Amino acid sequence: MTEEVTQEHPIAAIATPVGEGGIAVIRVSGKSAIEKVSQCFKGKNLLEVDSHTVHFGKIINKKGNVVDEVLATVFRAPKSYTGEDTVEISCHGGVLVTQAVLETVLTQGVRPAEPGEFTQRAFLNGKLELSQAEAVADLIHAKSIKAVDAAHQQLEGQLGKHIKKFRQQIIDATAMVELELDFSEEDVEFANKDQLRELLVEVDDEIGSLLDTYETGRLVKDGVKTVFIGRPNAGKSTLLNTLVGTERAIVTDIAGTTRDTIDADWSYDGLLFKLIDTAGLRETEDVIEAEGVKRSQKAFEQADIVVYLKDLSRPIDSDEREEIASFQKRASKTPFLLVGNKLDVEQNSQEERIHYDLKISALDGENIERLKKMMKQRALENKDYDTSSLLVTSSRHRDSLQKARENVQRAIHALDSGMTGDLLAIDLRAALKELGTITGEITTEDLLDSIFSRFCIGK
Ligand SMILES: Nc1nc2c(ncn2[C@@H]2O[C@H](COP(=O)(O)OP(=O)(O)OP(=O)(O)O)[C@@H](O)[C@H]2O)c(=O)[nH]1
Ligand SMILES: [Mg+2]
Repeated sequence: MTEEVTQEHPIAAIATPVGEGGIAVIRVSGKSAIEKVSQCFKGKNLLEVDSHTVHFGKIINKKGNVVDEVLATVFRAPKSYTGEDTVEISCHGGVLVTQAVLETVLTQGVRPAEPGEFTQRAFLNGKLELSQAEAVADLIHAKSIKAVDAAHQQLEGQLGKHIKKFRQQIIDATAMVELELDFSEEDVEFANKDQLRELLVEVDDEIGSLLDTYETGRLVKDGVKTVFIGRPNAGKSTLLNTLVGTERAIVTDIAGTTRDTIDADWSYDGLLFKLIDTAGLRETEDVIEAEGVKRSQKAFEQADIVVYLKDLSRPIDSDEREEIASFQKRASKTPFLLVGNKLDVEQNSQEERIHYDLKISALDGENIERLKKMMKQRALENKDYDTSSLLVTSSRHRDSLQKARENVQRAIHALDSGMTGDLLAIDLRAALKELGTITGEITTEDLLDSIFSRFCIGK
């Protein structure tokens, strides 16, 4: 690592959320961070204190006034989050006080940090791999316990370990190919063709297994988009309200009450569901309602699971029968639950000859617990992973893994069709490059910008 990269211009930002609280933390990092803070800190000389020690003192502005009483924690490079000299100033957690402390630090020739700049420096200084840096953002944005678990796995470097293993296997394979290249003048066949093939097939399988976790990983990280669909008055809004425990959506006995889609976040058993209530499906002359029905259909297309509610107090008509059949037909693409509602006032549903996954009463809560379980099972298609499983949660990682795998498969194909070693080597090098972008051995400025701009300021 070069001197220039490890010791950057000092930056500062408020690291805690803006608002009133007991304490707020201002983080300052960079080459002369300790010196800059010490210039506006009255207390012990921070330049002389040991690393990882905390000191009481006062922040004094240029006019000589006390801005706040604070605690300054000093971390010396390279043993800090960023790998640079860092001071964390804990001040009183008022919005104005915190801002004033930050501004005082900035007057010492420190510049405000960009979003994610501390973590970016940690990455550039080799404290974190790129996938670990991304996990920091995932952890901060996590909206469910399962998402926290998945981010922790990645932050601990589990994904990086797998990628390193794949890279080593491919490097070994490349070495075998290159050995053959050296002898190619003499027209030697691959002495170890079977061994090489075995190795490549193994990598292909292992990348495949990791890729298989993405579908679950995505749902765990982003939440399960669950769309309630059905005829007007079936009780979709009532069900949404029952699940989230508040009167989120308006409920009336007038058919066509919900005009627009309504979203609500709801967690169950550590998993986040993004519930979407829709306008009841029907032909309508009403322009607003018709637009609502269009939006229902659009919501359906983006759904991870669909819950179709059928009102059990009314007889089914042929249109609704067709509608249900068409949803069932697409169930292999979008998991689907057919739920009968208003079990408390059910009318002869046996005669309908319809197989319901479950019958509930959204109004009085009957069978709601069973519905919750079923929603989770259907969403994860019974592939529940425990907290220690590594899940691929990012589409960026998924794309790179997929491309790496395609290159490995191309190499296997090249080997099988007797192509020369130099062609194989091209595929293997391309696979290595793709894997390198996940952990950050290979990066571009655009890639780093797009990753770190997702961070909050101060992280
Ligand atoms: N008896 C009974 N009534 C219910 C039940 N669930 C909902 N209702 C009633 O059915 C009526 C319609 O409920 P909503 O939740 O507004 O129905 P919706 O499907 O959202 O209707 P739209 O928004 O018009 O598409 C209301 O009067 C509810 O109180 C239930 O389980 N049992
Ligand atoms: Mg409604």
